[in-house]
Amino acid sequence: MLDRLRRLEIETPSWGYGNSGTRFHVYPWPGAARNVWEKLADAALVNELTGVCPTVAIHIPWDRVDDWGELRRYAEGLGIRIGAVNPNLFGDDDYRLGSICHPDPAVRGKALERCLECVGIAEEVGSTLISLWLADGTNYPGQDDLRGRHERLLEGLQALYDRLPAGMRLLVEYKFFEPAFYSTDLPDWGTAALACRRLGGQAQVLVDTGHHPVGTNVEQIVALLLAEHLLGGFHFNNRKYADDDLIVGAIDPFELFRIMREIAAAGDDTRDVAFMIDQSHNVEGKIDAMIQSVSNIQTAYAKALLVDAGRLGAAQREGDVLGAHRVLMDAYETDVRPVLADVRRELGVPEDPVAAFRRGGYAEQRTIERGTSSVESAYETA
Ligand code: RM4
Ligand code: MN
Ligand code: MN
Repeated sequence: MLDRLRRLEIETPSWGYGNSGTRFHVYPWPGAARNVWEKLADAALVNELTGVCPTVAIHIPWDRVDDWGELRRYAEGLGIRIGAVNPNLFGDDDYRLGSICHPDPAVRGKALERCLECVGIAEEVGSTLISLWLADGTNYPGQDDLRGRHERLLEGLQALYDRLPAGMRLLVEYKFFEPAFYSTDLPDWGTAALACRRLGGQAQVLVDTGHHPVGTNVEQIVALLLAEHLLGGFHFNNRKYADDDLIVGAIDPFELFRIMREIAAAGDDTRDVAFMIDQSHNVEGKIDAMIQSVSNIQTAYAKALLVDAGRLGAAQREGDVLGAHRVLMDAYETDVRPVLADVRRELGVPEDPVAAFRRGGYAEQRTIERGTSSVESAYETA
């Protein structure tokens, strides 16, 4: 069990280290990272304090630099690597009616170009993951032809897939609404899975835990995707109402446990699953929030690994409904803090990384170095 806990690596997102907010306001956080270099430095600190976050996802064009080799070397110098490359297909006036599903082939071409640029960037920085979320959809019934949009979606994804080098994977992320409010072109795991099936083995589904209607059984989606070898990765965060992007496990730690239980039960089948965080911080410190999320994922996983599979299987075979449920709850109710402290000691990191961050003067030092920059553009995250 300790070994599996040690091996769980969690990728943090560059965009989680900068200032972000809602469409109402962005409150500047003292010392928040102002560019991709500072974001990588913060991600490196999270890795130093947790020992399990060696990679950082980047978002293009938010993190675009002139020399990708230089960024790669900078990351490596900090003891981390660049992970998933996320093409941003929503931050441009041309995308009003969509990107790769847009009715105009010229806009579709531009969106594809952006994706192909990301494939090139991934090769240069040594990453094997392209992570794609589309803001495409429509706002009014009749606005566009739903089947036509689906066809354009598949065509666009195919054109991107055809250009993936060997060993690179395309992770297809779905979300049921927002920014479109009537139809979304990749609204659910089923649509994403159908698309990935058509594309082939290098395309898999990305489950963002905040992208479902309230009440959805997310762990069942995870179980089915695992069974079909279609689970490519996660964007972990927590939500109460919509795509709230709160820290992982903040609202519903039991759901997180149930999801990690499916991961624990699948064993080696999860070797290629990318465990990534996708959250945004409106009123809280960024690095602190990231460490708490990492720690909450480890807590849920540790509990999930404690489930007594033998007893559970026996209860299930006997039809002992509540007996089986109790086996699960036994694990969930176990205090795993001592186990996690052991793991961290072995990893050579502080037993309580949040406390270490808070005590360490890192936030104060960053505030002195970077100051507090107010943000003009309000809506940096979606
Ligand atoms: C979307 C989605 C994507 C993320 C953007 C910023 O809602 O979760 O994964 O990259 O937001
Ligand atoms: Mn996401
Ligand atoms: Mn989201």
